[in-house]
Amino acid sequence: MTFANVLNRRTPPPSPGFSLVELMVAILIGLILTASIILVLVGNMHSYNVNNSSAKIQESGRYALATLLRDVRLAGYWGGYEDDVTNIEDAVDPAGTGCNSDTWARMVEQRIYGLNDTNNDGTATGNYTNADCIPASEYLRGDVLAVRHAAPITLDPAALTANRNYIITDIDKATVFTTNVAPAGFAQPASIRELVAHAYYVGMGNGTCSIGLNPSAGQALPSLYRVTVTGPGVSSKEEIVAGVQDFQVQYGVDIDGDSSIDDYVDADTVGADWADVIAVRLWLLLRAACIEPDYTATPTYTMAGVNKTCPANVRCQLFTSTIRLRNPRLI
Ligand SMILES: [Ca+2]
Ligand SMILES: [Ca+2]
Repeated sequence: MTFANVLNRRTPPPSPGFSLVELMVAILIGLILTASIILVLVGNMHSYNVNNSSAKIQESGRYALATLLRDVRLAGYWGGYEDDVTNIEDAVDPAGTGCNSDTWARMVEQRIYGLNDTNNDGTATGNYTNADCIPASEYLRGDVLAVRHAAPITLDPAALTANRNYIITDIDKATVFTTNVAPAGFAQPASIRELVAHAYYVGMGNGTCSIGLNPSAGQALPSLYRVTVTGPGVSSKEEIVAGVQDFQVQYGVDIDGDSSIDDYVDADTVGADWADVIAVRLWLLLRAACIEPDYTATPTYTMAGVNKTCPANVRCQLFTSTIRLRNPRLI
């Protein structure tokens, strides 16, 4: 075999290559595959956002409900004192005083109190939950719920500070005080606790939708707030949970005193005798932070017998619970 023959055998035949049509078909298939992948990715991202939004609603709803339940269950707990609540010394009869007064926290006859779809109880200056407690500019919508009780934890007398609400109890008596020196004359061991007074309401909060291109990005969300009165004329406000669209409360009243609930009513139907309340039913309507343009359902949510809706394209979920007050009425 000559050298030329070897060269000829190793040279491959010329390739015919791709025709223009084949090239275009290949590009088209590539484009279809790429578009499919993008569609799957967009779909997954949308599913992730929806799931994330629903999970956040669940988490926020459960936390808000747990916070309220813990507080309401303690309503009327006075550190072990179980005699007539009207005998607690230096407590204040419910008298329509503002929560920045020195009396609001000490109205222990009202372990539970509420206002129906208003922050105004209709009384004049210094009223119950209006101007100086939940200003009109901060109240948004829904019911107001006030809860009072002694804190679960006892305090060392040396740890007391002035201008703070406390209650000291032994088995026979109880006294509310606001100084750093506990009243004398209590059988030992007496217990000293903070006197807790809270008011819950829905106001406009600071939370926003964080997804940049969402139409609702940057818009403030309504939130569940809690005012805490810690001392005479001293109150503070905290945002419990963002994304609370509405908050409703009804009260289980025992009118005939047989410890069985006769009816569930709104706050303005309870009347003057809040001691009749032995259960509380709560509704919290939680909303997603962001608008979902393709979420077009318009469900209604029945809260305290009234149908409520959420803003267009906003996913919502209703949370509800009924709590029997653990501490007996003591009047
Ligand atoms: Ca209501
Ligand atoms: Ca009854």
